[in-house]
Amino acid sequence: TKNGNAIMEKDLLNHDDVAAERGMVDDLFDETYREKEGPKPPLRYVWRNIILMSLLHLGAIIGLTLIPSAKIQTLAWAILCFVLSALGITAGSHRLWSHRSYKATLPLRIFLTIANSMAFQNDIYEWARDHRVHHKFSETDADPHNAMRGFFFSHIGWLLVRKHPDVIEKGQKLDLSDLKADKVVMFQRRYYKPSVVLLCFTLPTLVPWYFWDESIIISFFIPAILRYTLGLNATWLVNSAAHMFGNRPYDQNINPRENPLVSVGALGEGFHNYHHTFPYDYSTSEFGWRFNLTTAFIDLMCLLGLASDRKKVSKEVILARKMRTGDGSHKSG
Ligand code: ST9
Ligand code: ZN
Ligand code: ZN
Repeated sequence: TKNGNAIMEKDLLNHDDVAAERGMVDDLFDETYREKEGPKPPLRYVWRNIILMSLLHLGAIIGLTLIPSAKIQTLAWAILCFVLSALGITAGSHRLWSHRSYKATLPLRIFLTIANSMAFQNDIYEWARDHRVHHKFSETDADPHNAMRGFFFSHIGWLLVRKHPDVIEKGQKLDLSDLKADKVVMFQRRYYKPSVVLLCFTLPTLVPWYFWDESIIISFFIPAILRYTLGLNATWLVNSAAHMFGNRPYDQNINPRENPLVSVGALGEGFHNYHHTFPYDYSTSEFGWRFNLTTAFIDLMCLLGLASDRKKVSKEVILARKMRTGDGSHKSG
């Protein structure tokens, strides 16, 4: 219909405006891309990662069994480390650096980079590069954690094998000039290993041991190992569960889903049907602070003058999109 076209145009216009404002478009889905035909290359296992990830998860189980013997301050510290490191991913490498959905001042970027090293999920540059190909070539061989390859692959398996060549081929064509121009991002990349040793493992261990005489074993296995492992799995659930389980009120033609449970663990990152439909929205959801600590954090930073230029999709564009491509589930929710 004529009306339908007008709404669609507005929708597209919004995409272009926001893209121009952010200075990048390489996180938008490429409708024209077609996966290569023919046999898939064989899996090449990376045994070092398989062994280290197994040991890490064994360590996390040890951490779990130690919880009853831990001091209450140690548990509170572990939760604080979880939230801080999670914000380094959600507000940092995800919403700021991968999607440019808001602007951050130098002090905030330094804070987010410290929090990001504490989360140890690859440096910001690599994380954002992989994440932009994930959006642009979503659920094809060029998507690093292609959910078409199943729950295990999209959750952790993709970190245990060599990348599909299409990921690297397509990734090399991305515009990453904004990341290269950010001195904080490049500084973290240069000193990534020592920053992780210090911030992900050493600092979380030493604080309880030094300040309230916690045993060094408990200090290591709960705030460092268990907290790190839970942060990884909360993040990975966005790639696995939130690409498989939940409604699709914004676009039923894509696999990413609205998964409130994942949002709780991932500080607001489980509204994944919305996020893949409108990747430049700083809130990654239509509903503000609901299950979304990250949005509350970014809003607070704006209030303090440390952040600005939050990109938000208007209610009418969202509604038009729901009517045009949604699964209708928003009416019952
Ligand atoms: C981790 C990351 O866990 C988790 C990310 C999750 C993303 C989630 C997204 C969901 C939305 C947001 C939700 C947030 C929720 C947060 C909640 C928090 C509670 N483009 O990689 P290499 C090139 S990390 C262009 O070695 P291999 C490039 O030249 C966990 N080029 O490939 C590169 O060299 P360099 C800890 C690319 O050999 C070269 O290829 N970390 C691209 O196939 C070699 O790259 C680990 O466990 C690209 N996309 O190895 C480490 N990619 O980098 C795991 C590569 O120098 N990683 N190139 O430029 C590895 O060991 C390896 O990457 C590998 C693949 C074995 C997996
Ligand atoms: Zn996704
Ligand atoms: Zn994203």
